[in-house]
Amino acid sequence: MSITTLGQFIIEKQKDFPYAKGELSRLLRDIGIASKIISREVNKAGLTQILGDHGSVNVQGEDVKKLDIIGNETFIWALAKGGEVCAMASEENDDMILLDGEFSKNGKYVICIDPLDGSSNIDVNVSIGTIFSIYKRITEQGTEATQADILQSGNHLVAAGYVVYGTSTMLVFSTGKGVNGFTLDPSIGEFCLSHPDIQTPKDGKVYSINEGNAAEFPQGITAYLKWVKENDKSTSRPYSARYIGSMVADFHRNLLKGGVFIYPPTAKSPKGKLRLMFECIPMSFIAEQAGGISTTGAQRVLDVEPTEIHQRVPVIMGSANMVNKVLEFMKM
Ligand code: P6P
Repeated sequence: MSITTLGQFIIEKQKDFPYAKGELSRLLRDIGIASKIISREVNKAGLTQILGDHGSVNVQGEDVKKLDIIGNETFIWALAKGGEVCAMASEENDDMILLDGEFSKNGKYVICIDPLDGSSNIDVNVSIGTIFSIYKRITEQGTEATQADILQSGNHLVAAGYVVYGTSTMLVFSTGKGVNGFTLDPSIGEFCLSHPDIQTPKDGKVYSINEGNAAEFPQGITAYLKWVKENDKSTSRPYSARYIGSMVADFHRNLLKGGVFIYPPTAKSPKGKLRLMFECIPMSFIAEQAGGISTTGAQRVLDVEPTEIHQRVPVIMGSANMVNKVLEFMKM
């Protein structure tokens, strides 16, 4: 049998975590379980009338889709039941969530999660995703977790990753020793290793940015976009604009094929639109672990010291040579 399931992979890699006595393995298992449930719900979304607005609005001021609610509740259930996490922060909740059950209050880890990112694409059948970050708690085990446990920079990550619910459902994560991708085989209900040791190309021909905001871009971004369009004539294959409006989908394509993803400051979002804790830190960790670069334009994303749970930052991430080219224009 040539397949390696997520569970088998985690056990094989157990030796990489001398301090963990299986807790991290069980936590990654819990994330896998929640992702399989969400994958099932996403894949039948059009059939069970869970499409359409839930009617509520989340802390980001965005209409909350019913699948958002299902995604959020599924992860809270799976993590609380798994007992490895003492607290979590969700992109869907204003404040952190204490998991103070019998086992959870002794949990060694905290997790930041965007349960269903890109959910405005649900109704039009475009890929969406889950994004997660795992930290060791700072406060003493058994005590009540605090914001300090959540507001940790990306340099303190234990693990991070995402699930993309697309033509297939894939879990991509890193524990700091490279990036591995697992594709869900619905016939056996297992995530199977399909993309071992992902290395993102140093260069690429895809740039991902919402040019609807072009009038508000910083001068350096405008100059880069002018160059990348004029540069068509001097290269064998021109650059292509690819932007889905679902970060996980845009990021995953660029991770595998090469490319740069940019969400700069705009008038509407002067600090950038994407959330530091729920989108930028975990995806930057994956980008760097795969050999890419991720910056706010001013500093490495993983060096940003968080000050609030729903903080936003600009981001330029992906293939190293492409990110460096954007930075060249921003320094001019
Ligand atoms: P815009 C989805 O709402 C999201 O948070 C990311 O998944 C996506 O990359 C971005 O916002 C899209 O934002 O302003 O281009 O629609």
